[in-house]
Amino acid sequence: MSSESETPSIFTRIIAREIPATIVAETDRVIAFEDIAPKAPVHVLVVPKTEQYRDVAELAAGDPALLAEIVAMAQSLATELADGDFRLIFNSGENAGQTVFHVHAHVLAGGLEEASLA
Ligand code: DGP
Repeated sequence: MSSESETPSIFTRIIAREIPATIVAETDRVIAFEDIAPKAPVHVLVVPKTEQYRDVAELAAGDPALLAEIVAMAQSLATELADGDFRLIFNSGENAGQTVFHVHAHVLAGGLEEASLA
C-alpha cells in the first residue's frame, strides 16, 4: 500500500500517541514534532490535527486561519529553538517529494547553509 492511501495517516497516529515522536508544541488544532530524518539543526513538522487536507493548497482554500496558525507556530518554534529565522517548506504532490498526504510544514532553522530537502 502506498503512503498516499494510508488511513489514518502516520501523523494522525502520532497525534493519537500510537506512534512515538518528540512533540515540541501543541494547541487544540495544531501539533509540532521533530522530523524523523532531520535535514537541519532544527527540523520540525507542523501539522494540523485534522487530516482532511492533503496539501497546502487544499488547506489554504478550506481553512486559511488554520494555515495561519501553522505559520505562527513555525515562527514561535524558530524563536524558541533557534535564532528566530526559519525556512518553511510544504512539499505538494508526489513529484515535489511529498510522501505523507496529510498536509504539514517543514520548519528548518538553526544553520541552514547546508540544509536541503532534496
Ligand atoms: P514530505 O516528504 O514532505 O511528505 O515529508 C514527510 C516527512 O515526514 C519526512 O521528512 C519524514 C517525516 N516522517 C515520516 N514518518 C515519520 C514518523 O513516523 N515520525 C516522524 N517524526 N517523522 C516522520
